[in-house]
Amino acid sequence: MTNNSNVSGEYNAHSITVLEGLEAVRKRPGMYIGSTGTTGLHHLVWEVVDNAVDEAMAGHCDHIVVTIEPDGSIKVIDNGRGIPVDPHPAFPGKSAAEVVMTVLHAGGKFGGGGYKVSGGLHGVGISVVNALSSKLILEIDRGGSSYQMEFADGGKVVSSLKKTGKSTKRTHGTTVTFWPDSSIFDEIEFSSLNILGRLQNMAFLNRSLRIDFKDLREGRDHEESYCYAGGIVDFVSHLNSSKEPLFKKVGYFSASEQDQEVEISFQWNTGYHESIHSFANGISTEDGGTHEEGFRKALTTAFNKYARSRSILKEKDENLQGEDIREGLSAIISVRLTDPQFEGQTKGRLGNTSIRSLVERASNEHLGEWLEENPKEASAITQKAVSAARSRLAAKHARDVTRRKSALEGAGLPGKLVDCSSKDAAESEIFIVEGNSAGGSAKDARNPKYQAILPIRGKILNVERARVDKMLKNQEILALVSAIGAGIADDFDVSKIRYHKVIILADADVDGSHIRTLLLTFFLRQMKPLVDGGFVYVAQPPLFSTRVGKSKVYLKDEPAKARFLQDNPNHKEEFQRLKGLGEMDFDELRDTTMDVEKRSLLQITIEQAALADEVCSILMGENVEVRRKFIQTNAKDVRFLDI
Ligand code: 0RA
Repeated sequence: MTNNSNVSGEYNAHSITVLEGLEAVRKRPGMYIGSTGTTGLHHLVWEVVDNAVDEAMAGHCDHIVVTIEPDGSIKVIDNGRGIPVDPHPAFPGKSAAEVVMTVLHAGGKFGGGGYKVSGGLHGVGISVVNALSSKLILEIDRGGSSYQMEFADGGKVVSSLKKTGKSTKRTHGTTVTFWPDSSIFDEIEFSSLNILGRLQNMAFLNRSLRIDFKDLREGRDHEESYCYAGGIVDFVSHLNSSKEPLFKKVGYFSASEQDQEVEISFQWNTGYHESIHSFANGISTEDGGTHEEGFRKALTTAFNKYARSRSILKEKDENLQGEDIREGLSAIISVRLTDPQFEGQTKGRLGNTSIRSLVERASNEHLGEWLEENPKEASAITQKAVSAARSRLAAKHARDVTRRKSALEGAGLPGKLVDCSSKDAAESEIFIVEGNSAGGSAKDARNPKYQAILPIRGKILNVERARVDKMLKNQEILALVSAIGAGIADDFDVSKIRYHKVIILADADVDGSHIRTLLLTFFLRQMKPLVDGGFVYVAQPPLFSTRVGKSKVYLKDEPAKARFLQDNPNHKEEFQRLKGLGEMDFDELRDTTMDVEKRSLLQITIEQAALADEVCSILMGENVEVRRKFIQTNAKDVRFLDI
């Protein structure tokens, strides 16, 4: 940072502060983008896209194109106003564009022409992207002319802003192309599915904004275009597209006061799962917050009032609980406010209290009206809620019985669990293995000190289509719940888990992947903290083996086989395709899949609850056609669980 070749020729106080600012970002990237893992890497994309969406929110942009270039860099094109190019009054010799790209928090906030609301959380400023890139090219069209500027090595100016000619492709707009710095990030490969999910959300939340996506990397060849004239109404239709809606029309209302506004859309489906997704200034609030609280409270009040006024609930009946009413509800809550407070460890919770009262008041009023105006729908929802209440009581009863029973049976561990001897959860692992014969090999292959085996039979119950009371009658589920030892659903207490690695071990074929999906759905729906905590893993038994001299080499999948052949062009043996786990020798299974020293596990983390939720519904839900299409289009790149 000492070697400052400022193009204006001056090594002044401003240049020093600027470089110190960007250097600080490079020293502690986590403070600005959360981490240097794949989540942090993708933050760079969100930051640039958020800036473009801010232009859209301010009414100056209706088209954004995000491209993963063949070399793995990211290009974001927008038709907003274009970053200002004139000299910046506070930074002599520098263009405003350079200031935006090199000064922390400069963003669109200077010059008084800032936005009413903007991306907030990710609004760390686009200079952070520059600071964490090995190269960045900025192209601007503004006032009839095209401009260009280039940075390298974490935001150092390579060439200052230059006019390159007349604008031809667009009258105004900004293009940012950046190459993330591989010396900062653990890996620099972008996930198209992660980016797609996010862009689609953005398009839903910004009605009629067109967002195109292209993945030009070799072998990917993926293009997508999102534009929703119905905004969050289309979002809810989309959430329910793989489900069976309880009624046709999606409900919608909006309200605003002073400097905050709320938009809500909702529709119930015949399923049992609640799917409320909330956003503040376009940013997903995964842990809810005041806006969700306001909506939930009003929803409960409005439905109980309605059910009593129609005598669906009699005087002696207890009120419906919120969860009864929300069963099968898909809803989007989108709020915009000037100074969003994101709280909690992952900043996923909105804290502003003023928005709670706006959302609650608006919801009370509009939901009441909606129920009066839509009597058929109102009655269908209320009936569903009443039956959910009944099932809730039945589930409680079933749980009590299960608890008492397990207390009677001592430790209450399932008979077919082959437990490990260690009692320290932190070092213990449980392999959930499909089939008895595979269970047998796994038992022989394990390290009995800290590896436990739970064989399960056939396909476990599809939890996407069952309520908790029914689930607790299923032997396989019961065995899973008691082996993990931390309860289920609302009773789940992650601090009680008996193993810190819960490893799904299934064949590498279609059946195996079905079982994996069923188990992941179960964990996601009924033990979400287990997934959130990073305790769920997928074992990777190899698909191929081959001989090299006297020793055997195992290869995970087709790409691994291709790489092996590339590295060993003279390899002559024809490869062996490994059959099911049950047919592997125990030592084969140990050496390839279970031995801590040799195996490779995939850790499951949920980056985007909405996306994972949707994928679960598609894979597990009622709609066969949607599922077939999804599997066909994503078979090559099923990275929805962002592993
Ligand atoms: C500063 C001020 C203005 C716009 C922007 C920055 C801006 C930044 C980015 C980043 C990507 N696309 C962008 N588009 C605009 C306000 C411009 C004005 O008042 O004319």
